[in-house]
Amino acid sequence: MRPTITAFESSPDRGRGLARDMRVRWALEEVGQPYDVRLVSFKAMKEPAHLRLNPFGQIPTYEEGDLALFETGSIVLHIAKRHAGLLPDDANARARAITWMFAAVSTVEPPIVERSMATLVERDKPWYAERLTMLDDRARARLTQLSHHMGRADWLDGAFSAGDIMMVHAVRRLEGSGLLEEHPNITAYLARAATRPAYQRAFAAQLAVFTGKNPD
Ligand code: GTB
Repeated sequence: MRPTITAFESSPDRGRGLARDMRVRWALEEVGQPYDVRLVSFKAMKEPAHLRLNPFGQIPTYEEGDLALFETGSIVLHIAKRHAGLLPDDANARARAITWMFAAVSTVEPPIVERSMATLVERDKPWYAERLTMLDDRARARLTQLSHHMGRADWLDGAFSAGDIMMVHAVRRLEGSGLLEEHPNITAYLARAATRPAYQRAFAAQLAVFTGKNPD
């Protein structure tokens, strides 16, 4: 069955692939599953129809028949379990790939989001410079650990997996911060992910929402 996801009608990033529907689009593109997108306004996200899909009033959501999901980790895992290509067949490797999905959203992403939010809403506060230094250090610590783990590897654990989708997208939010450039293997990791045709189709589709131009 063809799923429907929700995405920003008007994304603050102007379609640069930073909003979280990018992860879901990317996963769907990787497995070759066509999908529909329902664009929602910030107002509509807080109204009952959307709150029935996501009680926290956020995008993306995922609807497939009578199944409705929210949380990108859960949605991407659902896609990865139902289609070949995003999780290894070997049970232990599969468990490790899922571990990386959790690591992305619960260990690496939080300091990145906190830093990103501070740059948006605290920029004019007297404490901003001092706080940014602290937030940079927290994000830098995770990047350094991730960089040590990756070494010269192409992907987090053997073959490309759903863990890489979650990690790449979380880390990309630091683009423009200057922090990524401290770790050439991380910038190479992001660049490698961006060459994947599925990534490019997902990115183009998100950008097309902003430009109004069909990516085809
Ligand atoms: N944990 C949830 C998940 O992974 O699904 C988080 C979902 C989430 O944060 N959704 C955001 C949202 O709906 C959009 S992606 N926000 C509206 C609200 O909470 O009212 C976060 C996001 C938004 C914009 C940019 N950007 O412009 O760069 C980047 C990321």
